[in-house]
Amino acid sequence: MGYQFISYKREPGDIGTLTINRPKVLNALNWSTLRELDDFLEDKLPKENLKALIITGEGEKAFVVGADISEMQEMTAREFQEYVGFAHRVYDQIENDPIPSVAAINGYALGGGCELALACDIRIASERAKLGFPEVKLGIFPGWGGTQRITRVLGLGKTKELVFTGEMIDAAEAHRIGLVERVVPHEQLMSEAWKLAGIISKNGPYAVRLAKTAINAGSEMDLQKALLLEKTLVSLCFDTEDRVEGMKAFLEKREPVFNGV
Ligand code: CO8
Repeated sequence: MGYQFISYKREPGDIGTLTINRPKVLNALNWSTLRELDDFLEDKLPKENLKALIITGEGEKAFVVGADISEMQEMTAREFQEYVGFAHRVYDQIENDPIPSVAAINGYALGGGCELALACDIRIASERAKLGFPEVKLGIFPGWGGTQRITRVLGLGKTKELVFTGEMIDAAEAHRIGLVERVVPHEQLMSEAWKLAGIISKNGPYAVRLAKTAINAGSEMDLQKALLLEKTLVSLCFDTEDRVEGMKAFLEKREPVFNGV
């Protein structure tokens, strides 16, 4: 696709794998990488029949170690503001796209890298992964959605502990506190991520996408409005061929064949 810092592969089973590819600097996100991500997610990602998107980092050591510090330190305050806003836009695209996303965390996920994982729906980590928000050690704080997305996942106390200390935690601790959903042996990370995405991809795709919207949007509303949204969206599912097929297949004791309509 002509990108320098990202690559994409369509896997069997209607799953896509998007890889951040700057292993020499542990996949730090510079402007160019963010622009490539934006272009890819906005325009080039072939979404037809895509059932799940896995995001990972190239190499054995890192998922993404955050913003590119050498590039960031040269910025003016105005450039920095643009940089932050642009990253917000990229991460919002991942979070708001109805296609479910899985972060396969193959090593360090720090600062903006951990924030990228948090923009994904589900996080699966290698047992070698290390996660954290070291920004305060640089005189800034997590600003690519971090302070807001971590709080929504971990609550106020744990968020403040991680953000104020800037300390890294290992995969087991990340799992214990709910920062990642699964931890697997390093060598099995991608096969486990594909397996998880494969399970999702066998389900009714329209239902999965609407469920993502209901969960994400509903979590920002008061309960009564969220329940109304849920009722509206789940009722849309009822009018689909997939719903007819899913229920029929159950009663006929066979696997359903979903077409996403
Ligand atoms: N940016 C640029 N280069 C990096 C980064 C980075 N974030 N992290 C590592 N590198 C480079 C190193 O400089 C080194 O390059 P070189 O070989 O040319 O010296 C190479 O990657 C390998 O790194 P190390 O030699 O340091 O590898 P180690 O195994 O010794 O250490 C660590 C690995 C622990 C991950 C270490 O590299 C490290 O601490 N990195 C910095 C991590 C960090 O602070 N991340 C947060 C960045 S700030 C951020 O993400 C903010 C996002 C929001 C910004 C906007 C709102 C505020």
